[in-house]
Amino acid sequence: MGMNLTQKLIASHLVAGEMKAGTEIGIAIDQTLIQDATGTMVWLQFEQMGVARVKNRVCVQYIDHNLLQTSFENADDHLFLQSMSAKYGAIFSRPGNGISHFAHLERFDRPGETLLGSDSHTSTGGAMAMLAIGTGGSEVAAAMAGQPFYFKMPRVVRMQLVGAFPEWVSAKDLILELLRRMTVKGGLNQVMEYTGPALDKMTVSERATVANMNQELGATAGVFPSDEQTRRFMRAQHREPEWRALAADADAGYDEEIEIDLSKLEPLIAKPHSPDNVVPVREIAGLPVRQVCVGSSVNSSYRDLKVTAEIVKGKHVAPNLHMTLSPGSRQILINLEKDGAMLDMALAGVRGLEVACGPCIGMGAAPPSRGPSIRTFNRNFPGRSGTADDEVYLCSPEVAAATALTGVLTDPRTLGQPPRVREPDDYIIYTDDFIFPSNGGQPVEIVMGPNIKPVPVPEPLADEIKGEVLLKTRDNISTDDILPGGARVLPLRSNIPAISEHTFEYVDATFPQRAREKGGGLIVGGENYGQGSSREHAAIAPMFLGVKAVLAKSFARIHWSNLINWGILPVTFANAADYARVEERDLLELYGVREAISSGKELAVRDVTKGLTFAVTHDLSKRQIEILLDGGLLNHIRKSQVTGRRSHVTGPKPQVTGHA
Ligand code: MIC
Repeated sequence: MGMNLTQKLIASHLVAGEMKAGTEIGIAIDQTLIQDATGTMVWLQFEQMGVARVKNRVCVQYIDHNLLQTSFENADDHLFLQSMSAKYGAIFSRPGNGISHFAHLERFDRPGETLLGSDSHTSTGGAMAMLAIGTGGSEVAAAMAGQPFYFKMPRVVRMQLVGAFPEWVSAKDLILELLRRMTVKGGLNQVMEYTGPALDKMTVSERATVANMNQELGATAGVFPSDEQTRRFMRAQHREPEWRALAADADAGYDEEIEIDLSKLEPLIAKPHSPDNVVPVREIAGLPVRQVCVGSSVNSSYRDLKVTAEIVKGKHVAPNLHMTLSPGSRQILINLEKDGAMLDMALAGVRGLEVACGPCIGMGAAPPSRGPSIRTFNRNFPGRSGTADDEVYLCSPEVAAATALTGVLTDPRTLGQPPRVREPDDYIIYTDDFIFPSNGGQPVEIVMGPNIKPVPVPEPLADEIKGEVLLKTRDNISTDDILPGGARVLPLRSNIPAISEHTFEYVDATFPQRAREKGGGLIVGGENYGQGSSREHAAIAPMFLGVKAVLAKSFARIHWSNLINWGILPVTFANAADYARVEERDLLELYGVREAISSGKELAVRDVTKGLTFAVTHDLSKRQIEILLDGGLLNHIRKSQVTGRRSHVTGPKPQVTGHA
C-alpha cells in the first residue's frame, strides 16, 4: 500500500519514534514562525538554550497581535523582538506587514516542508502541502534551537471533496460544516487530509480558510496536496521555482474516510459561543446586528476581500451597525488599493483597520454589550472580543457583506447574482517590510523595556501534591477562558506576574487571589480542557499562581503539552463519573506522584473533603515524564545539556540548516 501525503511529510522528517498512530514521534522542523503576543516568551527561552543562531531554514518573527499601542508595553516588545531576531538570525516582519499566517503563505510556505509556529493557526500552512503545526512557545523555542518537535503520530482522516460550491457558498461554509459534524474536539490527534476532484477548482486562498480553521476541530493539522492550483498561486507570488507537485499515492490508505459533496452545502454560521455551534444562516436570518468584521487571519485573502468589496460596491453599510476590515497582509492591501476595491469599500462606509489580527483577539473594535457581531473570524469564545457579554457569530465574507448592507443577518442567496472574482495571475509583490538578518558577527544591542520580566521557571514535580480544587470548569473551557486576550490583557504577555492576575478573569475573577491565599492548588476540568489558542501563558500563569495539577475528562492537544512543559501534571479521570463527585473547594491529595507516573499509568487521588479515593490516569510519554520530573521543558533541556542526556531521541539528529 502506498503512502498518504501526511505519512510522506512525516516520514521525510522523522527523527524519533515509529509512525504508529497514538505513539510519540519526533520530526525535524524546516521553518518556524513566531508572533508578538507569544514571541517574548519564545525568545527569552531560546536565549537560555545556549544556541548562537536559529537553526531552522526559515524563522520569521511577525508583529500582528499587539498593534494597539495605548501605552509603551507593546512598542517595547516590538523593539525587543526585532533586536532578538537580528541577533539570532530570524526574519523580522514589521508591524503592519502582515498577519503571520497569510504573509507566510505568500512568502515562505513551501510544499513538502514542516512548519512549527507559536500560534495555533499555523495550521494555515497546510494549504500548501506543508505539515504546519501550532504549538506552545517553549516547543517553538526548542525547534529554533534545533531540537525535534514531538507529538503523537496522528490518525489520518481523508476528507474527500466532490462537487462544486453552489452560488454564494464558499470555503468558510465547508469548514463550518466540518465543525458542525465533528465538533471542536472531533479532530484530536488527527490530521485531516483533503483530497478529491473538487480541489481542481479550489484556490490556495480558499484552502487556507479551511486549513486555518482545521485547528478549531482540535486537530493536529490539515493538509492539502501541492497541485496546479498551488503552482498557480506560487507563480502569481513570483515563487514558481519553489513549487513541486506533492500528493498521496494512488493506493494510499487512511484511518478514516469522509466524503463531502460541496454542491450540497449552504451558507452556514457558528452562533455564540463556540465555532461548532453551527446552523444554516436561513434559520436565524433577520437577527438585528450591531457589528460586521471582515478579515483577520482567516478570510483576509485578496479573494475574500474583493468579494466583500464587490458586494458592497455602490451601496452603503446599514446605519444600525459598523463594519470593519482587517486585510491579511500589506501586499493584499496594496493589490486591493490598486484595483479600486479599497475605494469601493471606503465609499460604502467600511472602516479600514490595520493589517493585524485586530478585533479577532479583542485588540480594538470590541462590540457593544450584547450586540450581535457577525465576523469572518475563527473563534467566538465568550469575552474573546474584549466585551464580556459579547454575542459573536462566525461566517463567510459573503454572509458578512450581505448582512452589512441590510443591517440584519442575511442569507446572501437573497441578493441575486453573486460577484465573480478571479484571483490575480500576477500580484504586486511587496516584501519591503521584511527585515532579513545579516550573516551574524555584528554586535546587536538587545532592547528590553521595563515590562519584560524574567520567565518564571517551575519547580521539579513534587512527590506529594496536596491542595484545594481552586476551580471546577465545564467542558470545552478555552485558553481564552483561562487567560483572556483583549487590549487590556495582551500588553502583559511579557510580564507573567502581572498577567497572572487575569487568570480565569471571566470565569471566576477571585481565582488569582484564592490561589495565592491557599498557596496554590488544583483545577478540575471537563472535556477538551484548554481548547483554542497556543498561548502558553494559559499554563505559565496558573503555574506561577501555584497550580500543581489539572484533573480533566480530556485535554486539548496544545494546552496538554503546555501544561507538561510548564511543570503542571495533567491527568484524566479514569472513571468519568468521578468528575461529578469532586467539587470546587474539596481538598485533594496525591502521594508518590513521581514514582507513580514513572512506573505506571494510574494514580490514586484522595478527596479528603468527601472521604473518597478515585483513580486518574496519564498518557505521558517517557520524554514527557522526564520533562515533568525536571520541572518543565526549559529545565529539562538545560539539564540534558549539562548531563549530555538525549534519552528521548532515538533517531539521527535533525538535518536542518541555519542561515549563517
Ligand atoms: C488566537 O487566535 O487565539 C491567537 C490569539 O492567535 C492565539 C495566539 C495567542 O494567544 O497569542 C493562537 O491561536 O494561538
